[in-house]
Amino acid sequence: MTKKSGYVAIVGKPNSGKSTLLNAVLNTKLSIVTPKIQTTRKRVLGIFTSDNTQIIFIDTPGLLKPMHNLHKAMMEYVELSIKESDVILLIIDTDKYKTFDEYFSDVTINQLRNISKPIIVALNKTDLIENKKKLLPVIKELTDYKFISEVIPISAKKNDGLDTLVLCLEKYLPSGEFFYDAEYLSTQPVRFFVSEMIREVIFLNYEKEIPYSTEVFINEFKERSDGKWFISADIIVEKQSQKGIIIGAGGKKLKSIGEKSRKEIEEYLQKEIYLELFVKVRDNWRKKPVFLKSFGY
Ligand SMILES: Nc1nc2c(ncn2[C@@H]2O[C@H](COP(=O)(O)OP(=O)(O)OP(=O)(O)O)[C@@H](O)[C@H]2O)c(=O)[nH]1
Ligand SMILES: [Mg+2]
Repeated sequence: MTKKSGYVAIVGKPNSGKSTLLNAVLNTKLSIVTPKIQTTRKRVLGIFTSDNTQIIFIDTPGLLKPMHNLHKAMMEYVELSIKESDVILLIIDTDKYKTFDEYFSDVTINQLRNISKPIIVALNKTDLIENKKKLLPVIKELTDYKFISEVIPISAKKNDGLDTLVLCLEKYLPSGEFFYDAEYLSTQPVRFFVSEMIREVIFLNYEKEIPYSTEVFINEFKERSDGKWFISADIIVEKQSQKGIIIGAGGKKLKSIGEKSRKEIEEYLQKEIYLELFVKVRDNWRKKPVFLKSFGY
């Protein structure tokens, strides 16, 4: 049987469940997920391999109107991912959806209307819709659009409809040999996932501007003679006042962030680690290309 293989960009508005979907399809926790918008900032690659098909998913940051250079970089990742993909998987939060134009009114989506690639829409979070009949007019509206190839209701969280979705994506993939060995789940370095895990803990444990003003940078990542891994990371914030909030009274808050992160990382690496966290201020880093570049954007 001929093999199929190709790239699928997962795009959609913030919080629609893109990263949850990637993790659910791969049955692992690759991309970080939080209840807050703008969780994903960089492209996250996840490789799904079955007997005859390999799908390389690219999880992307949620679509938004850029307010500063970090946002701009995030939207460039989305554009690049769309450009490099064979199929676009557009995720919609069904619970927030009325019509296409209304749902996407606050973001730029025109590039998708004119694209020559297949666009598959996944209507996500259908577990929140009590009366499933409500989905029918939505599916009808979306399938009537010429630029949309298929519409598939799913719940990424409840693992519902994902087999159907994968089969559908397979249909649209080009024939060709696999790009990666079957055992590869991603091509991104462990360092990247470790920094993302710390960022996730910060997203889940601080409110307001803090998660958005924070970046995590891994300084050192090495095996020590006692067999433990030594990881040293900087938590970068934009203002001195934020540094105080991150650290907390008597350093308690930072300590708890360190403990939570360590547990997550140890589970992921399946080995004991020693984690060292420093908080550093880089004035308005989200607006400054030099800082953004040094953080890998
Ligand atoms: N009820 C329900 N919640 C979901 C579903 N999929 C995702 N969520 C929740 O929606 C929130 C956002 O999920 P993410 O996967 O981080 O969303 P995202 O689209 O990657 O968000 P950004 O990275 O910010 O663009 C989380 O709290 C998820 O648990 C679903 O099928 N049903
Ligand atoms: Mg995400």
